[in-house]
Amino acid sequence: MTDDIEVLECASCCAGCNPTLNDTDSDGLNDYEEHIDYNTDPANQDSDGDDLTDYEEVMIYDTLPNNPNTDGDCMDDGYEVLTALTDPLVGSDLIQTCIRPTQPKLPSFQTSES
Ligand SMILES: [Ca+2]
Ligand SMILES: [Ca+2]
Ligand SMILES: [Ca+2]
Ligand SMILES: [Ca+2]
Repeated sequence: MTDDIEVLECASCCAGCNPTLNDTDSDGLNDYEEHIDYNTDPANQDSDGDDLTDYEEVMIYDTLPNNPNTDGDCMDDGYEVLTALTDPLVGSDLIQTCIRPTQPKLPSFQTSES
């Protein structure tokens, strides 16, 4: 009932939105929720780049959709959920084995692609 109003509000406030779509990036969170409620990118399914979609983070794992490492240990949320199978909300004991200086990811770094 209020969807039309929400879409209009969002279309006027976020650059990446497609005003004809409720959910520009099709991740399951509508543009209004992403822009207003979660402060995520309505045009990017994975705003923080941790391999979990914004929807998965908000609705399934309860992690932060705009923080790639919710619990602040050494593993990104997606890595914990998909690979390490640890709790992305609880700093892992594994932090003992992977202490490393915090540094920004190299923006242009790519593993070998053929
Ligand atoms: Ca969305
Ligand atoms: Ca994410
Ligand atoms: Ca996250
Ligand atoms: Ca983590």
